[in-house]
Amino acid sequence: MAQKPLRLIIGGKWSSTWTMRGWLAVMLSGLPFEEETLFLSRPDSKARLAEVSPTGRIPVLIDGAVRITDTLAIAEYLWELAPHSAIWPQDRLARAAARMVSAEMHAHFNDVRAALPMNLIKRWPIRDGLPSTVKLLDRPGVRADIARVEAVWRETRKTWGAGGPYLFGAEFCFADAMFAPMASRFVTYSVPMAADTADYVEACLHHPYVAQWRAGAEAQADDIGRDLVAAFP
Ligand SMILES: N[C@@H](CCC(=O)N[C@@H](CS)C(=O)NCC(=O)O)C(=O)O
Repeated sequence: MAQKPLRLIIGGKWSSTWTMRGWLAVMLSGLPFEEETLFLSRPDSKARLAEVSPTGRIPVLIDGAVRITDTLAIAEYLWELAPHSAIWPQDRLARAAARMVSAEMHAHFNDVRAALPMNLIKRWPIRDGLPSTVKLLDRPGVRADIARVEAVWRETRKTWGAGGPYLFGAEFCFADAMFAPMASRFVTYSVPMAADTADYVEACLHHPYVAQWRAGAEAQADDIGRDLVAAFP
């Protein structure tokens, strides 16, 4: 009997950072899957979440009777199913470094997350310094988080990135997926960037899988209404 394909529960593509990472993990695994959208701001969202997710959070990966929550756990589960996929680098030390920066992204950077929520549809353009994002960037901890993100990208690319535009070189891996929502914030909020940061942000956001997710966000915005989607979170 044919095995059922994996199912991934995701949120709204314009704003759901964790489900974007989970979706990128499944794409990187190369395994067939079906995606199912659960918008988080509808009257029945909490009830639907409780039905599908033991933690009340998404993404959730469903593999038959198995339910995996948490993006890092999902990436590791998929890696065990598809150990030769692009989820992690094949080199052991590179893989350790990729896991390390992914875990840092997973656990840290709360100030920048709170001040600059991801919204793939919204643009905060700056011309001649106006309008200003200074009030957002000057919130406690935000500039320090941004500096640390830039340092992680720079150091990782210096050590592992020769031969391609991504953190670990020519192949986009789950570490890049973990940072893709952060890269999008840098664009949305016109964060001032060094040239090497801007190059990485450009490469990350134009990777075909990231571009595909962003196209999905654009399509949802057209469906739901661009003004509505740009207004939140
Ligand atoms: N640590 C979790 C975080 C998951 C998470 O916070 N997901 C958000 C959506 S991006 C969520 O489900 N929020 C529930 C809600 O807003 O009600 C992971 O890595 O997957």
